[in-house]
Formats: sequence, C-alpha cells, structure tokens
Amino acid sequence: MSERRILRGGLIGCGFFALNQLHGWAELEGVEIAAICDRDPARLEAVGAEFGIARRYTDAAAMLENETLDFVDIATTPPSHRALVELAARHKVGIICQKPIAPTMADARAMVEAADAAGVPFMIHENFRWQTPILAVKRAIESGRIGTPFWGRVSFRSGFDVYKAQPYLAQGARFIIEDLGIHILDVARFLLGDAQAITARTRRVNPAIKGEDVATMMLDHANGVTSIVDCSYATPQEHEPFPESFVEIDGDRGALRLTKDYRLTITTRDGTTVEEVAPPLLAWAERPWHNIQESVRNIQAHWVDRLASGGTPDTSGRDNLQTFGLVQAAYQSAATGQTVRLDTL
Ligand code: NAD
Ligand code: 89Y
Repeated sequence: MSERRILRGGLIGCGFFALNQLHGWAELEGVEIAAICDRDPARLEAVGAEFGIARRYTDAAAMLENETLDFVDIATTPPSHRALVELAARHKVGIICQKPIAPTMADARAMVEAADAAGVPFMIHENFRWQTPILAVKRAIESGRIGTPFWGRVSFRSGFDVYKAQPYLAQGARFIIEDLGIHILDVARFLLGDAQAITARTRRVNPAIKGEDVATMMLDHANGVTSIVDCSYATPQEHEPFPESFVEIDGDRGALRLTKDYRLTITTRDGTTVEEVAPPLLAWAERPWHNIQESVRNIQAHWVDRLASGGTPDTSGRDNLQTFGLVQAAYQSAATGQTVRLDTL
C-alpha cells in the first residue's frame, strides 16, 4: 500500500483571516504550509515565528520561483486576487483564493479561464456552506422529511463590530453584500439550488462607513423555489448571534428552522423534533468565531481530498461565478430598482 505524499502549500497574505487558515492547515494530515508570503515584512516575521515557518517571502513571484509547491492559498484582499491567481496558474500549481473572488465579473471570469487553461484546480475559499449547522440543514433537506422545498430564507443580522479586526470593510464603496452577503447567497444556492434572478434593496445605516450595511434580497431559483437572503450589520440584539446564519425552509411535507444557538427544528404533520447542531470548539478556536473557524478546517480537508482524487472542489472558481454573479446582480438591482437576471451580466 503506497503512502500519500505530503502536499506542500504556500500561503500568500498573512493578515487577520490567514491565521485561521494556518491553524486549520496545521490540524490536517497529509498537508503542510511550506512557505509564506506577505508584502509587509513585519507581519511576515510575526506569523512565520508564531507558526514555525522559516521560508518567508515578501514577493509571491519569488516564492513561486524558489519553492516546489502543490498549491497556493491566497488570503489577501480582492484587489490582488487576479494577479496572484494568474501568477500561480503560470506556475501550474493548484489555487485556493479567498472570497470575494475579485472586484469585477470580468476579472472573475478571466481567473477561471486562466486556471482552466493551465489545467490546475481552482477553489474559492467559500467556507460558510462548510459550517456544521449548515451541513446539518443540507442533510435534513436531503433526508426528504420536509418534502420538496418551495420557499426559503437565509438570514444574518448582527450588531457585531466587524470593522475593528477588518478596518477596510468600512472604507469600500461596497460592503455587506460583497463581504458577508456573498456567503449567505452561496448558502442559499447550496441549500436550494442555483438562482437565475435577484431583486435587491440596500441601505447604509451606520454613517461612519462608506458602503451599504443592510441588504434584503429575493432570489428566483431555477427550480421554482423563492428565497429571501437578508443581511445586516446595523442590528444590535439582546443576544448577539454573530456569526450565526439562521435558516428557514418550507417544504410540501414540513418545515425546518435553524435558530439561535444552533437549534435545528423540523416540523411535519407528525410533530416536531429539535436537534442541537452546534459546531465543535476546536483547540485553537475562539468564541464567537468558532463556527467560521471550524468551517475553514472543513473546506481545507475537502481541498486535500479533491487534490488527492483529482476531483473538482465543490466551490470551484467556475461554481463561484454563480455566487459572485448574484453579488454583482444584487448591486445592479439595488441601483436600478429592477430584478436582474444572471444571464444578462
Ligand atoms: P488583511 O488586510 O488583514 O490581510 C491581508 C494581508 O495580505 C495583509 O497582511 C497584506 O499585507 C497582504 N497582501 C496584500 N496584497 C498582497 C500581495 N500582493 N502579496 C503579498 N501579500 C499581500 O485582510 P483579511 O481581513 O485577512 O482578509 C483577507 C481576505 O480574507 C479578504 O478577501 C476577506 O474578504 C477574506 N475573509 C474571509 C473570511 C471567511 O470567512 N472566508 C473571513 C474574513 C476575511
Ligand atoms: O469578512 C467576513 C467574512 O467573510 O465572514 C465574516 C467577516 O469576517 C465579516 O463580515
């Protein structure tokens, strides 16, 4: 029996969220982060020392030139994504790239084409669908207990101060749909199928930020399901739910609800069951982020499996064009007041 070779990854961008990615990789067998890169030398040194990674670069091109890697894990902010993905494609290594894939649809399409032309796997780090409670909802739908879904809602409403750890979120012309709504839209696709059109309304409530911090969206799914995706960072609550997503799905035989503290309730004409579907608190994780942190490890394990089997990752760059298309269409709809079909983008 042959032992599987240890996969070698290079991580680009050692900022706030990359620390979760480094912890996640450190937990997984069969993979190691062999080198790291950040254009900020101080960050590079601090993160290299914390995770015991000696091979450090301030330039991604130099890292790819000097290291023999199986893949790169791009954890920078979106303006750098396209150039880094194209660089990695030229070096013929697998590519993981953080969400949002890019600033524009044209960039996103070019990145997918670059990876395809190079023949390398390309996965967007779209991790929310890998959260334990969301996977439990998916299994509940697939069990058939609520029958065929006809309506859904995925909701994320919070007053948590996200600007403290991610100050750039307060500075962009676009905020909640591009940063957070993108995950919630992806969860809606994951649970209810692809959507072909979207109608969106947005608001900025917090005067200290530039973009929108509230969005209400209605999706027309290809299978006839209608869903609502609503997001807010302007909603303080008595029991702050950050970063829980709540889900409501009605089917022709019953309904399910994922509510606060990870309670999954399923009601049919035969009665109601309640299950706790909370994520585990990994050794390196911290509340309230542990739900997101566990999903990082889960999506990384999926990447390792798909690299080994040669299969396409579930959240491939091509798949993500659907989620990113919903983001772009939502902004267009909010600007024009019209419903926007994805095939017009
Ligand atoms: P950050 O600003 O804290 O870190 C980004 C780092 O990348 C910085 O250290 C910067 O110096 C470095 N960098 C930028 N361009 C570079 C380049 N060309 N070469 C090398 N280094 C470069 O940002 P962050 O908050 O960690 O966010 C990074 C990405 O992660 C964003 O796309 C964000 O949306 C995403 N994110 C995802 C989740 C999730 O749950 N999936 C959560 C938070 C953030
Ligand atoms: O950047 C965002 C993300 O991807 O998940 C939560 C977050 O950190 C703040 O909205």
